[in-house]
Parts: sequence; C-alpha cells; structure tokens
Amino acid sequence: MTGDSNMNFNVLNRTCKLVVLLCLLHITVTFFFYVRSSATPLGFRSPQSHRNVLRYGQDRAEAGSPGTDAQEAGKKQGEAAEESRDQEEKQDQKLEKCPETSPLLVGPLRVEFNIHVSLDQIKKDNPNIQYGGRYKPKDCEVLQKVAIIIPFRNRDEHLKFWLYYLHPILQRQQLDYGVYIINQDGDETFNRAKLLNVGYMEALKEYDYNCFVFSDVDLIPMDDRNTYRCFEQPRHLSVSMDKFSYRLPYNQYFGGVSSLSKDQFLKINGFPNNYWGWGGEDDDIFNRLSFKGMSISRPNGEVGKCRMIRHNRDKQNDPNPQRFDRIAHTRDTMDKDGINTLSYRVLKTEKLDLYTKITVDVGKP
Ligand code: UDH
Ligand code: NGS
Repeated sequence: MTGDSNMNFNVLNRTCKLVVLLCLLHITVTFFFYVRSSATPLGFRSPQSHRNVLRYGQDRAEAGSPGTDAQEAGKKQGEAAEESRDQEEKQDQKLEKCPETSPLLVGPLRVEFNIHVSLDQIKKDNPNIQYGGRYKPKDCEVLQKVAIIIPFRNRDEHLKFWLYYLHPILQRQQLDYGVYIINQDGDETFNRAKLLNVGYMEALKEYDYNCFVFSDVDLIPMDDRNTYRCFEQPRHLSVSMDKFSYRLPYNQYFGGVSSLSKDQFLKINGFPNNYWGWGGEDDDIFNRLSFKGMSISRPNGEVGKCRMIRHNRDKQNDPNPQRFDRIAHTRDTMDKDGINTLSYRVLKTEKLDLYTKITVDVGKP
C-alpha cells in the first residue's frame, strides 16, 4: 500500500515536472517568436521625419564611400522596402490639389534695401528650402512646377536681396519651384535673352518643369498675390515698377519679370540669342508672342507693384546699337534664331543651399 502510493506519487511528481517544463518551453518559444515578429515592423515603423533623415544620411554616405557588399545588399533591401512603403503611403494619403489662390498670402509687403542681409540668416529663416534652391509644399499637390531663371553676372549683393525676399514669398504661394542663376562666364558683352534660353534648357534637364519664370535679379515684388506661376496667356509680372512711377513705361513692355508655360515658350521658339548688350530683347520676345497670336496677361497695378534695386550700368552691357533693326525683323528671324539654334557650354554647376548656379560660356557677338 505504502509502496504503491510512493510509486504513484513519483509518477505524479514527474508528470507535473514535465508539464511545468513543457509550459516553460512553450512560453520561451512563444516569447522568442513574439519578440522577433514585433522587432521588424517596429524598426521600420519609424516616423516619416526620422526616415527622411535616414535617407538623407544614406544619400550622403553613398556619395562618399562605396561600402561593403553586405552593406550594399542591406542598403538595397532597405531602399526597396522604403520605396514600396513610399508608394503605399502615396496611395494612402492622396493629397488634395493646392487651391488656386494660396491661403498663406498676406498681400502688400514692405520692401527695402537699406538693411543687412546674409546668406546664413536667409538659410536659417527658410529651413524648408532644399539643396539647390528647391521647394515643394508638403500638404497639397501643386498645380505647376516652376523653374525660376535669373540671368546673372557680378550681382551678388542684388542676389542676396532677391533670395531674402523671394524665398518666403514663393513658399507662401505654394509653388513647387527651383531657383536657377545662369551666370555668364568671362567679360564679353552680356546677353540676357540667351542666358534665359540656357536656363530653360538646363532646368528641364533636372526636373519636369512646366512653367518658367524669367526674372531680373534686381526686381522684388511688393505683394505676394503676384503669383510667380504661368497663366492661360504669357504673363508679364513686373507691371508696376517704382522706377517707372508704378506704371507701365509702354503698353508692349515685357521686361523685368515674365512667365511662360513650356508650351508658350516652345511656340515662339524660345528667346532670341543674338541680342548682345542692353535693350530690345524683351521687345523681341513681345513680338514673338504677338506674331504667334498670344496676348499678354498681367496682374493689376496694385498687385503688380515691385521695387528695383538702384544701380549703375554694368560693364559690358552698353546699349546695343543693332537693337532697333533687330526688333523690326522679329517675324523673319524668330524661327531661325531661338531655342532651336541655342549653343553654349556649361562650365560649372553649383548646387548651393538657396539656389543652383550654372556658369556658362555663351560665346561673344
Ligand atoms: N545682369 C547681370 N549682370 C550684368 C548685366 C545684367 O546680372 O552685368 C542681369 C541682371 O539680372 C539684371 C538683368 O540682367 O537685372 C537686366 O540687366 P539690364 O542692365 O538690362 O537691366 P537693368 O534694369 O539696368 O538692371 C538697366 C541699366 C541701368 C542704368 C542705370 C543708370 N542710372
Ligand atoms: C526700352 C528697351 C527695352 C527696355 C525698356 C526699359 O526702350 O529693352 O526700354 O528699359 N527697348 C529698346 O531699347 C528697343 S529700362 O528703363 O528698364 O532700362 O526693357
């Protein structure tokens, strides 16, 4: 009796131990799989801002050091996963179209040039501007992709003011934009219109722009409702300049700041390449537009107010004596001289924090 009960007790004891062991094993295995399955998505499920920083880091690392095969493979997997997540995310959050008129506009602006501006400060004030002077609103889908083209040589002081005033305005206008400074190399006669043609070509190599704003470096809008985008008809934006007592100097005036969609630009074969020195090239552009049956769209005189930074005539930009003869023949020359005959040599492309600077050899007269 005692022997039997002892034996029963031993069997029971062992069975219990076995059950406890099995339970422990089960818990351990369950725990292991739980931890493993939850670790992967957690690592990947980091917030978007975090991911952007990581991607930025990766881009820089890629440019700097090639890395090992294993690292490369891991990186590729990570990138592929990220890409598919990006696509999912895009599908998830179909952005609303940006409104016709941005709700961020404030209207009339104070513009003055007797203040000190520095590139560092402009950078700090505009943290959302991407490398190369690019910006795109995050919370709505833009209507147009705008390349802003500035003809340039030796006007760094003016450029600082332009960046200081324009970057905040363009962001409030909710534009997907890039700023391109087309810098004429050397000290041959300046050629504004040819530089604008170069800007058109070079900007398109970088992004699928469908609108081009051509702006002198010394013109600053005094009202952010003057949107730097394209319209049904080619647009003249600098319609009400302080130097002309806030009036158009003449009805056909198309100088200063203008915008043309890609189609409008191509319809007129771009701009003339053979206006060397000051004057007439903007009148030639006006002629091209009207010969192709287009009219000029303009903001009203209040919204179109702008200030010009006063300066002396630049070296190698004297009035072009041939300009009157040239604008008298636009109809005959426009198909033979323009974007279809443009030739130039890019000497340097600099992606700076607030703009892209492209230095070009455009030749000489
Ligand atoms: N530009 C340069 N560097 C030059 C010449 C022109 O950057 O050496 C660019 C710049 O963007 C400028 C634009 O080309 O705003 C048009 O230059 P412009 O000289 O045709 O026109 P702007 O209105 O001056 O700047 C006109 C002559 C001013 C004489 C004033 C005499 N008081
Ligand atoms: C006209 C010029 C334009 C110039 C405009 C304003 O006379 O190129 O003056 O010039 N046309 C000709 O010379 C044929 S401004 O006062 O801004 O220097 O844009």
